[in-house]
Amino acid sequence: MSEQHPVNEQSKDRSLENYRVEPGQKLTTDEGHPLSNTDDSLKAGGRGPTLLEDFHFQQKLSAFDRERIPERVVHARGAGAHGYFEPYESMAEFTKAKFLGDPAVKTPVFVRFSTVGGSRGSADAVRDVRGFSVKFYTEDGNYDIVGNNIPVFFIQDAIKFPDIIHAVKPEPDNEMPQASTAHPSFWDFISLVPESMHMIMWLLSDRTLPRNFSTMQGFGVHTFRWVNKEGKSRFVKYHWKPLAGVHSNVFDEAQKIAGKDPDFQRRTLWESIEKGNYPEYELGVQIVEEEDEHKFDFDILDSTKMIPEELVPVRPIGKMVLNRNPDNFFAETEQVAYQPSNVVPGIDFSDDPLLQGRLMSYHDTQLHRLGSPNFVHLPINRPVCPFSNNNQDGRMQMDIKTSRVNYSPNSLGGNLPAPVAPEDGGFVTYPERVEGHKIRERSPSFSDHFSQATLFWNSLSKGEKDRLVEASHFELGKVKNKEVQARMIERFNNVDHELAKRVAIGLGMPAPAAPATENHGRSSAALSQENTTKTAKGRHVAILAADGVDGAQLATLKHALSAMSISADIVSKMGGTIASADGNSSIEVDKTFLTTASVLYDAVYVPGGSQSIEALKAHGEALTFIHEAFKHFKPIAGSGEGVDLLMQADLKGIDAAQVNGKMSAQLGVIASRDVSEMGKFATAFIDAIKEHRFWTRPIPGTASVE
Ligand code: HDE
Repeated sequence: MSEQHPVNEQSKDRSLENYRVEPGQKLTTDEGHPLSNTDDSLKAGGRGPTLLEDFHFQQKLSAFDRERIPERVVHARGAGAHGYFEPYESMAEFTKAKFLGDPAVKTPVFVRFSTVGGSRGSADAVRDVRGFSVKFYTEDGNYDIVGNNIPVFFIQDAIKFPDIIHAVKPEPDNEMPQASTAHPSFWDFISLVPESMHMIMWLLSDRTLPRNFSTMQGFGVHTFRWVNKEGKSRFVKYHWKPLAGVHSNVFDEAQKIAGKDPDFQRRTLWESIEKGNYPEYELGVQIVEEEDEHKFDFDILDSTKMIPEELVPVRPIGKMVLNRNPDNFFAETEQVAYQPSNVVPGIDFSDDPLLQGRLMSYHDTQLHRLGSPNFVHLPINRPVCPFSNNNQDGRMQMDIKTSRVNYSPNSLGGNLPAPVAPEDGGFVTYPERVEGHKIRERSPSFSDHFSQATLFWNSLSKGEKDRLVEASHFELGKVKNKEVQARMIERFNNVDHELAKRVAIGLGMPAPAAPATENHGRSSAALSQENTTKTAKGRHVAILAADGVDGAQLATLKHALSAMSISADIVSKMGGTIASADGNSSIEVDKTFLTTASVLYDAVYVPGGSQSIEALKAHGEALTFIHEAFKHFKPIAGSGEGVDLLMQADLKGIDAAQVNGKMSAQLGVIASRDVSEMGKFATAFIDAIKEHRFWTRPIPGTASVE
């Protein structure tokens, strides 16, 4: 079926093929003049001035001078990948969108993940919301879901967007701080805009520290509309769920990653695709019948609210697989232009005032950023279906339209291109009935700013709550203005009294005497990351070793890891190779303690071999590596003499006596001196890796201010 279908998984790749350019055999100017020298400019004598007639110099320099285009005003830092989307079953009952109607059709996609606040060159791992943009190249044109990894937003009306972004971006006098919300102007704004409180709870939670792009959810945020063939409309919300589970860094770790490898998330995305370990996400929808629009105690047009999954379950409808890296960052990832207004027949908008504003802003920003309405001609933005209209000219027009007719209606050109009748698939806006007075006002149904913030707080585990409180101490601790801090404590008191007290204690501020509102006590399991899928696939393990490592233990473990699609690096003091204890193998070192760090791995393993362990013990970095992994709640394993190194690291809460017996697994530390059952040991380690983190470890944190 898909072979005959006008669009299949390869359609976009094939369309890009027309534009790919290999390095040529001969060096030429852009106009093809062969060049004999590109290293010396044309001068009047060896020491004389450069001559104006040096056309090659002029072209080379002026092309270079114009290499940069304006970075995106938000979401400037991003990484992209190609892939495909396939529906599990036909959604034709709900929408006439063709790409959702046939499970045999794989629709090509291009995805861009991003941070929001930082500049194009900022670090990946910072505390920030992540963008999650998907362009589906369908047979009816491009469909863009331009979402985030958080299901709600700071503000209710798009007219406030410049304000929130001015507040979040570096302050205008000194352009500080970069890629951080921890500064006075952001919290000043937030403290004055109570509708932001729900999003703030998410912002302070682990959600803004995703471990990787492959371990975060995505959300369409707004309520959209699906319309079926009969013209029946329903409301929908989009959810992307990563098959690798939803996992985050801890803040200390994120800060270190930002320095050790500012490209960490971009690199991991790239490398996992190169390794064939493709990030996968399930697309789910919450469908609300038109007649149920008003049955909730919030307004579904209000983007500061989500629909709890307990009220409307998320129905999985398909899967997206990211399986190809771009060929060229600028041509694809930088020039891709997402627009929430890109919809296909069968999909329409709701009246959410935030969405309505976005329908204008994205097109406008692409005109500015890419410089011409012809940005749609760029290879990455071109649809895979034919496109034709009477738009003409403009900067960088790429098509040579051969007709003398460029207006409609016309008789000289056979009235082409001809409008497509609705019954033949032409887009028709859903004929929603609207009436009202022209007013600058917000609907009273948008006025409850705290109930869902409380729902979020109630749904978190103890550890998640501790880390949220700690994040508030960091963020507000950077705000020296007491009035702003006090206003924020009041806001937290609207969410939960205990929370407000804990925030206040950490700031050294007076705690509110009584709750502003009683906590409603409701919670939603889907909001805690601890209830996520557990899988070890795609994780990255550091194996600490030196000369004299036990080659058999190492080989068994590596084999077991790779069978589960877990990759591993040998980390040692020096580069090159290390010799196994029996002298039979020479093992390649992947990274040294200098070129990598514990924060870049998901777990650590120390194989035995007394000489190797003695060398690692003498080397401070190996102990730091283990300490840090422990502090960041990561699985740690040691076999044979490897256990001695773990013991020297004196891991809090681990009972040494127990570890010295047969295999023990406490708080994610797997230790076995007995190496006769390496298979069992490997399974226990892999089970620990599935957990991702062991949050119950006694790591000193905000517990002290409870
Ligand atoms: Fe955006 N946003 N946004 N935004 N946004 C942009 O468009 C805007 C909002 C989101 O990977 C800009 O192409 C307004 C919500 C993502 O290329 C700009 C409002 C959500 C990306 C813009 C919002 C998003 C952007 C800057 C208030 C989640 C990156 C560059 C109504 C649902 C797209 C660009 C990419 C980018 C405007 C709010 C997600 C200026 C006016 C809510 C993922 O047009």
